Amino acid sequence: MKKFSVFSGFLGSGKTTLMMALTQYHTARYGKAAMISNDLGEGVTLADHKLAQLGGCNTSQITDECICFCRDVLTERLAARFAEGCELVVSDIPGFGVGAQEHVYHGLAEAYPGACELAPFTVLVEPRNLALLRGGQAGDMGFILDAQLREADLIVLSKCELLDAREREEALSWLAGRYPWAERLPVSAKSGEGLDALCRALREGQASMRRPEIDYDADDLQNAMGSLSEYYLQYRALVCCDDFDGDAYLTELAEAIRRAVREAGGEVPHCKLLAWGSEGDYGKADLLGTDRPIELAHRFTRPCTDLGVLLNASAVCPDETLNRLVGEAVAAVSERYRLELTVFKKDHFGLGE
Ligand SMILES: Nc1nc2c(ncn2[C@@H]2O[C@H](COP(=O)(O)OP(=O)(O)OP(=O)(O)O)[C@@H](O)[C@H]2O)c(=O)[nH]1
Ligand SMILES: [Mg+2]
Repeated sequence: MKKFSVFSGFLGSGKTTLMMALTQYHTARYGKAAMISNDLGEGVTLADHKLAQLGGCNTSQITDECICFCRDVLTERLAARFAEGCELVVSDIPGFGVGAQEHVYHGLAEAYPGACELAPFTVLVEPRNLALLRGGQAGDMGFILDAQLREADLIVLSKCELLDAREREEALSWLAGRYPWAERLPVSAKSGEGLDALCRALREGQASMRRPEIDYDADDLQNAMGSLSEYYLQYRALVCCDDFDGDAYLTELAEAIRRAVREAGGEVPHCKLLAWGSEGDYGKADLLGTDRPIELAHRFTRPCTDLGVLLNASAVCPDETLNRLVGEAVAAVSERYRLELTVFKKDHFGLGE
């Protein structure tokens, strides 16, 4: 078996966390599996890839370009994973991406027939964004959420442990009414619920190869994409004291970015802050919107003296403003913690430019 599935879904919907949980579960119960993290930063290590490495997953990354437009790289990567015995490989696409059903699934089937068996095209939606979509309150993001869901063969209602039984039933039946062609699964990467059903759906199911109509020129899509900026930063931080609290540092930095972008009238659908010390100890904080509390997705287990840090942000904010605001927040918070910084890599750009 050499199954491949693309995981789509909005920024912060839980793709990376789920791919990590799924590949580990699949490897333990069914056979070797691997994941690919895909994002647009040039020449950078993606926070998602580093997180998956720290989490002990079989992982690799494709940077600089969406997998929609570098099928040769993707095909080589898949061939390498299948050659080492993987039965299932999953890759995400950037969280504002639409069109992978056409570009990746049909592209692979036409240009590289036999490279893999295409498993159901999987799209995650988290309870909060589903509620906004259902209530017609998702704004420009609503077009992307809806286009992603229209592409799905399999809709994963992610973070499902956050919903009670009635809320879950309502969410699933709304999805069934609106996207009746797609199978629906409630899954929680956090509790492990639904992981086995997802493994089986990917192993046993086939891609539909539907060609959903997506209007790439629609004003809503252009507005949503054009207002987004991407920011990638990698640095090393030398710690001067032995009681440095890495979790507090990441949380305070995420708070500072949230405050600064909100004051500038912007929004941050997802900013990931990942830091790791020696011996693989690490912390991860997520800012998932200026109106939501910071999520501390993983905590350090002990104080550390030397940190690697990756910060990846997707924000509704002009590129140069985001660059300035994040730079100022990193400098100010790091100074408060008396850290000495060495920046290795930085890349930032607006998607509308
Ligand atoms: N409660 C809960 N939180 C989750 C679950 N899965 C992921 N999260 C959290 O949701 C946040 C975003 O998760 P990611 O996996 O980074 O989301 P993503 O879709 O990869 O985001 P992008 O890479 O920006 O597109 C993190 O803080 C996770 O810890 C879950 O099953 N339950
Ligand atoms: Mg991710």
